[in-house]
Amino acid sequence: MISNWSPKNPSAMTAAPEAAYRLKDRLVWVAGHRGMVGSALVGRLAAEGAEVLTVGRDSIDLRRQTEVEEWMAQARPEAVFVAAATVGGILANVSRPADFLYDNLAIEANIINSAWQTGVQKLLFLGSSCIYPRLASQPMAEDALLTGPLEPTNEWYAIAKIAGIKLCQAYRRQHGADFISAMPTNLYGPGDNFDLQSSHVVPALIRKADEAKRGGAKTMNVWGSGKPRREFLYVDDAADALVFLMQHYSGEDHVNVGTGEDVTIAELAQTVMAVVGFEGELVFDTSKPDGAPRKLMDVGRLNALGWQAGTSLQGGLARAYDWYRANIAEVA
Ligand code: GFB
Repeated sequence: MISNWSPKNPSAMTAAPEAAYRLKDRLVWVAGHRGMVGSALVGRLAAEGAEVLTVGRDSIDLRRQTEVEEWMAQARPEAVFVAAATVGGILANVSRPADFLYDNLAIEANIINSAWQTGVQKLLFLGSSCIYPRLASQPMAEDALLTGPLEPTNEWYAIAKIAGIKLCQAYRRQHGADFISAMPTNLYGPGDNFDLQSSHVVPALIRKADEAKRGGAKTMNVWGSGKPRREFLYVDDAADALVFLMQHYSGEDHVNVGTGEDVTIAELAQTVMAVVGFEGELVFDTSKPDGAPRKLMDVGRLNALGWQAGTSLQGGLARAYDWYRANIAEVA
């Protein structure tokens, strides 16, 4: 399956069939199970026959080292997905740099160290495409990491996520821990955050288009110039890829997770309008930041391992919109 793949550091990679890690009947902790990715992972792992372990915020604060250590020592998961994080869209990142840096450093450091202490067999850490330099050549391959300055709107989050990759590498080198990292592109889908101030672009546009349609508006507001390009992956596809990597990948290098295709924000807005059925005009609010000009993942490594995204943007947006309408009382 990966015979035609030639990693730059072959010793860091173990070939797929021999490395396969079975999840069936395994006790697997999804840290961050209430989040969009975490809840998709819970469903995907159940289908795999894993025994899924979760713990709520009311029981432990993942930023508190002792709480995490005590819970891990008692719960004893065999495998861990680190999907817990303080996340948000471009404005949330700009407005709350301390939360995005401190919370994420603390959460990942506590979970990764406790996983090593308690002998977790395998751990997958989730990062983000914003770890790459703002002007990285496109599409962005894994080896673009730390080759240039970061995008200022999300450097706090990016620094924390880069530290998470390095933690996994360090525990692998020093302790032989089978800890891996996956870097998903911009995700969307059921369970997303639809709050207009803190959300990412997809849920924001779904909500705005729906409210414009129902309110009989003639226009819909879009932040920035509409020119930045973004790649979007449906969350169930992301969960499927993460489970695939847990089963088939064991290596020091992080792996990009995406579709390998991107659109401009203006094109995304048009597609959302078509899905929602709103026929007005787009108005671009250039007082809001554009952020990175482009963030397209090179997904060659993941494809060569044997995984490809299956959901089209239009199809994923339709499902996300259905979920939004069904849950509007709670999320809007
Ligand atoms: O999804 P988003 O907030 O985050 O914004 P990033 C993507 C693009 O959509 C930006 C534009 O160019 C926004 O200006 N946009 C247009 C909007 N209308 C809207 C709107 O109503 N709401 C929002 N939120 N954006 C994030 C990082 O960057 O990506 C995080 O800040 C993380 O750290 C995440 O990495 C995946 O793609 O710019």
